[in-house]
Formats: sequence, C-alpha cells, structure tokens
Amino acid sequence: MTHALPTQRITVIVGKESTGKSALAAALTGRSPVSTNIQGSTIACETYQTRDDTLIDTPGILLRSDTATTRTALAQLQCHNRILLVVKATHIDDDLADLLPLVAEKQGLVVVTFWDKISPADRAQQVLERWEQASGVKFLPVDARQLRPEQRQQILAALQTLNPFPPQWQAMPAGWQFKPAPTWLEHPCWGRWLAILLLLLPAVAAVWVANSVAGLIEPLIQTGLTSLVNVLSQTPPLLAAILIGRYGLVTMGPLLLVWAVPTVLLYALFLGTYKASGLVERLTVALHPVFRPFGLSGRDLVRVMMGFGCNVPAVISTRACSRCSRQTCMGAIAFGSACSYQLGATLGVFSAAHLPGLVVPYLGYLTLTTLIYTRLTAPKAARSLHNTLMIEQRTFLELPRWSAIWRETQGNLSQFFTNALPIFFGITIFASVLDWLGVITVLAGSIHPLMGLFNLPPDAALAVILASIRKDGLLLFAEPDTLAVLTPLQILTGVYLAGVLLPCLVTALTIAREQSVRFAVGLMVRQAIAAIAFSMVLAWGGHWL
Ligand SMILES: Nc1nc2c(ncn2[C@@H]2O[C@H](COP(=O)(O)OP(=O)(O)OP(=O)(O)O)[C@@H](O)[C@H]2O)c(=O)[nH]1
Ligand SMILES: [Mg+2]
Repeated sequence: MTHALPTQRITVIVGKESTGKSALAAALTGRSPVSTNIQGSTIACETYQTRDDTLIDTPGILLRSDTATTRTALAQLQCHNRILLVVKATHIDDDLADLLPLVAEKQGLVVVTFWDKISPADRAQQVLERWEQASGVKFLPVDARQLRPEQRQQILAALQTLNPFPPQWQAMPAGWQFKPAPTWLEHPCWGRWLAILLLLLPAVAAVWVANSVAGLIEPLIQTGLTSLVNVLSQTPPLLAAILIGRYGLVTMGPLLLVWAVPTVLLYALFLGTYKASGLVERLTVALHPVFRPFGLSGRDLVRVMMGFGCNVPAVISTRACSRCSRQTCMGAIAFGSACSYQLGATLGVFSAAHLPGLVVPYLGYLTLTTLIYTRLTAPKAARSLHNTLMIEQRTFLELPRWSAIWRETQGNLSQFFTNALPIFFGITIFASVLDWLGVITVLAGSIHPLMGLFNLPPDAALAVILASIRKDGLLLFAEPDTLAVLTPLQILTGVYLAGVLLPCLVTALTIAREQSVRFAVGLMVRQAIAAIAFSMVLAWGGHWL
C-alpha cells in the first residue's frame, strides 16, 4: 500500500534589504546563518526546510530600483500565497508603509527583527498588539541573530494558522525611528579620506605581513630545497624538468606558498571583518561621491572591493547592483580588482627581483588606470548626479563575531586549496613540458615582435598568456633567467600587463553566465585593448611617471 506524502507548504520570506531574513530563516531551521552585514547579500532565492514548511529566503527588496535581485524577490511574491513578512523594528513605519501593499490579501504573518535595538520594548510591544487586533495578522518581535526557543516555536506555530493581510490596511504609525549612530566615516570633510585609508588598509597590511612572513620562512625553505633539488636532479629528464626545471613544481611551488598563502589568508580575514561588522556598507556611503563621476556607485564599489578576495563571487554579487551600472561594475572587477592570488603572485615576483617597493607604483598605476577605464566605459547615466546610492537605511555597526569572520576566511582558504593550487600546479607542469619540448623557445621567437611593443623580452609572453588562465600564473615572471635580464620598469610593465590583459578564465566564464557570451567577449576585447594601451604608456613613458 502506498501513502500519499503530505504536500509541503511553501512560505516566502520577504522584506527589505538587511532586515534579517536570512538570519531568521537559518535560526528557524537550525542552519548556521551565512550573515554578512552588507545590503544585498542574498542574491538568489535559497530554500530552507522546517518539519512542515518549505521556506524560501528571497533577496531584499529595494524599492524604486531595477536590480535583478529585487525582480527575483517580487517574482516569488507573485507566485506564492503564503508570506512571512520581515520588517526592521528600527524603521518599522517605512517598512510597513512600503511593503503592506505588496502582500495585501495574501496569507501571512509579520516578524519584527532588530527588536534588540528598541527601547522601551514594553511600550513598543503595545503598538504591535494594537496592529495585531486591527489587522488580524500576527506581529512577532525578535532578535533574528539570537532567536530564543520559545520565539522559534511561536513563529512555527503561527505558520500553521496564517491569516490574510487585509486589503488597503494601513498601520497607524508607531512614530519611532532608531537610526544607527554616525561615525567618523560620516564626517562631511574627512570621512571620505578615512574611507579611502580603510579601503587601502587590507592591501597595505597584506603587503607588509606577506613580506615579513616571507622574510622569516623563505631562507628556511631555500635551505631545505637545495638538498631536495640535488636528489631530484638524478630523476629522468622529463620528470626533472617538471620538478626542478625553470618552471618546475619545486622551483615555483615555494613562491606560491610563501607569497600567496599569507596574502590570501590576510585578505580573507580583513574582508570577513569588514563585511561582518558593517564597515563595508559605511565605506560605501562615504566613497559614493568620490567614485560616482567614474560611473561606479558606492554599491558597485563594495562589489569591486569584494573582488580583492576572488573576482568570481564579486561578479555574481553584482546582481544586487542597478541595471544601469551593473555591467560597468563587472568591467571594473575584471580589470582592477587585483584578487588575492594576483596580489600574492605580484609580491612574489617583486620579491624574487629584490624590488619589494615596486608594489607602490604597481597599486597606484592599477588604481589610476582602472578609474580611467571605468570612466571611459561607463554609460553616461551611471555618472550622472541622479545615480543615487540605492541604500535605504544605514546598517548598524556590530562588533564582528569570530564565527562570521572565520566562515568568510574558511571559504576562501578551502577554495585556495581545492581550486587554486591544483590549477597552479597544472600551469607549472604545462609550462615545464612545453619548455622541455623546446616549444617555448619557438613560440617566444614568433611573438617576439608583440612583446617588443611593451619593451619586454619574448620570454615574458608565457607568463602573460598563462596569467590569463589563472592570475597566479604571472608568478612565472619570477623565473630567474627572465628576471636577470629585466629592468625594474620592465618587471612592473610585465606584471601589470599579465594582471590586466584578460580576466582569469573562471571570471570570464562567470561573466558569460551572468550576462551572455557576447557580452563577456566584448568585455574581454575592450579590456585587452585598454590593457595594451596602458601597458605601452607604462613601458615607454614609465620613467616619467
Ligand atoms: N542587531 C540585530 N542584528 C540583526 C538582526 N537580524 C539580522 N541582523 C544582522 O543584520 C545583518 C543582515 O542580516 P541578514 O540576515 O543577512 O539580512 P537579509 O535580510 O537576509 O539581507 P539581504 O539578503 O541582504 O537582503 C547581519 O549582520 C545580521 O547579523 C537582529 O534582529 N538584530
Ligand atoms: Mg538574505
């Protein structure tokens, strides 16, 4: 005999951005919340399961906007009849006035988050009770980050017996508004300078820590390697080429470990802290007027910043950007967000050349050219004064929890070990075999004139090409014979060209998936033309800069 399975009820969680929808969904279902204090962190619907309900967590609704994420949330709202409306206690009048018309006549309940920020809570509670009586819909106040067991039970029970939102009901205003306190970042004069400093801090700290760590461990590794190289030199020629040749695993691997690992780890820690504390959001607001003339809104800038960790999630998160600036934002990430691998490899090359100070002109030139590139490619509308920030409420600054920072860091580190390392090893093996076969010498001869455009020797071509597959491929520049013949300006030009000529393969594929193959190809052509022009300026005019 077969039993028909009871059909699962689908309830859609909707609300404005950063109101605690994901935190609530996670708390209701016992999953660990992937909460970041950034507006527009959820970029696609996610499904959570309780015993009786399927909860769909939607991206935050951003009124009067054309973001892909808002369209996704509104589509869910249209398709389903059971709604869990999330409103922020601190901005409850605005949230209800804007959202109640969207849910009228659907079955639902209202969860009021950020209740921990309200005082006195008992007077506020009376307002909720009045609304409950007037509308017939339940209003449940919570701190979504720390849902108490009885609150969880209350919400789950309320989901069993939902009542319809009355048509045309308007809640009598509660009359309170609790705004997050302003910080120095909101100072009209030097707020933006502080924001620029904080924006640069992760890069500066990464450079400093990576240099210090490398200074300590590099000599130890080199000593260990000398005896290993002696042993490996006895192996058959092809194997020896793969292991200890110019581009061999043992030759290149330590550079990756010494330079990339500390940089990747540190960037992840910084980004995790900035995101979880809400600092990223404050930086956005402070920097919006600085970057708007270049076609990037503060909201886009956050995504560009996230690209410093890895470009791929940053590109996906542009779904929460306005349609008018989304493509510019993707372009800026692909061109100018030196991901932690790119920066780590760059530091490795500069250090192998005994010129660690080159990182200053490198980052300066990269920033300058990214701004010029964005200015040239952004549509006029994105640069206009009407390109407003699209942030409705300032986020609360929180002391970041170690668990939130660690989640961010762990994700990046596991990507490094499962994704980045194998591809990097693949690149070194590929380059070693080509070198052993003599193909590199032939190839280098044929693209000699091209490299000549940038005043670079033919050997530089391989690093430039392989960096387009993965950014840490530009570590091949650190090959001693290549470095021996390069001037500091040539090293700078080569590393810059390899870094910006094309986005790495995975980023390019992600852009194609998010937009279209045609758009991705167009973006790569534009980027390559700009990179070639900027590299030529650097190569031939660099000594004046
Ligand atoms: N103080 C306080 N913070 C909260 C509460 N609910 C969520 N937060 C914090 O607010 C931030 C945003 O929470 P999320 O759960 O990501 O909000 P969301 O509505 O899913 O955001 P989007 O998906 O970006 O629209 C996180 O840093 C949470 O820790 C709450 O009730 N009180
Ligand atoms: Mg969310």
